[in-house]
Amino acid sequence: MLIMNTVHDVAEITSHFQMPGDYISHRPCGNGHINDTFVAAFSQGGNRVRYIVQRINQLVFRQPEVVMDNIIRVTTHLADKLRLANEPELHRRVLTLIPCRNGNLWHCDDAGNHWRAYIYIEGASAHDHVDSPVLAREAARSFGGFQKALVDLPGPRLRDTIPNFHNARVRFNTFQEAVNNDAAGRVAACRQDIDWIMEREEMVDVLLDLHERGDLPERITHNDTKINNVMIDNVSGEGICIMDLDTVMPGFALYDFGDLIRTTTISCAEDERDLNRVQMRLPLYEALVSGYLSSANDFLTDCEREHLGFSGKLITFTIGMRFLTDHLNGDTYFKIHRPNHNLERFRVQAKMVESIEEQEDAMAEALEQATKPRRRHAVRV
Ligand code: GN1
Ligand code: MG
Repeated sequence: MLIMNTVHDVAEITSHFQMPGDYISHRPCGNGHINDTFVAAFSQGGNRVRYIVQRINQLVFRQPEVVMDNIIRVTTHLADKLRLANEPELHRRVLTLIPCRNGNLWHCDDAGNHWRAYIYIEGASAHDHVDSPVLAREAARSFGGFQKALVDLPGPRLRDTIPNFHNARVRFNTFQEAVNNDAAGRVAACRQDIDWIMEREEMVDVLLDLHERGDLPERITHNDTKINNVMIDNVSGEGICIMDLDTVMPGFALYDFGDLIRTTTISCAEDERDLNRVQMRLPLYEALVSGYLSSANDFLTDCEREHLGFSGKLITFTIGMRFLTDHLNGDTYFKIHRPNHNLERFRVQAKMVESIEEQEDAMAEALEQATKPRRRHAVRV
């Protein structure tokens, strides 16, 4: 959807939350394609304190109370673990919801919008683009640690905030419907792009079939592991907090690793116009594998480990297909900032898939090196 700069009275919204002190200002924050995110500053006795204030996009998340329920369960569990470990900076290491003055954990405004607020994590940054393997490794270690910490989440299965979110077969069928409907009259101009997807249909069932056969377990996963969804400490370079928890729900661990490949190994922006610049960078892939295995190796199965490289191709393909679907539908889902933005995003994902296809052997070799059992040094006597 083309952003129309809907004006929200963010100052008024903050007045419903337990944010003591005097409101100073707010500004938009981050580059998400779905929700509206702001950072609001308050003066508390002369100290400047900041909060994240966020409007949940209800066209995308149709049951915001289910989203909030999942987030409350997940953040409470993570905080309990950090508390048990005597973590001194607990509120920098897990998102902390700010309750409303009436005790609720979200605020519903007169227009029916759902708002929530978090403590702002100071001294850390979200990176939209990464060149450093050290940073890539750290991001992957953080997401692996996040999955690991949720292995023992108590209670019933988390609810699906968006059903079939990464189900590539469902996404493929939805894509075909969009082609058949041609709602925005854009199909004729996208024939080559559409054919490119059709040629790769066989990819969509690979993980679903493995799951069907009982080889790929369902876990609690993040499902939106863009590199900019992990906060990196500005001083230590450590990945300290995982954000954007709206899609935390049951899924495959591989979906999370795949989106890390998509967003970290890419040599340019997700919507780069010069397709010659699009490349999957092998050293960053190696760093992701190393970081992810450092925290996730204990719980991963052989099948998951074997498909780490493939997951990047599949998720890049699936999200590319979602961008093209949205373009064909007339841009009703992802925020766009210029005409043909979703088409351009699709073409970058397609180039990334091709770059992965060209480097599949090298990726497999890197994975083998990283997963083969370490040789013990013979002890000489
Ligand atoms: C959306 O909101 P953001 O930018 O973190 C989308 C992801 C896509 C991503 C593509 C709920 O995430 O699935 O991978 O854009 N989130 C939702 O950049 O659809
Ligand atoms: Mg995000």
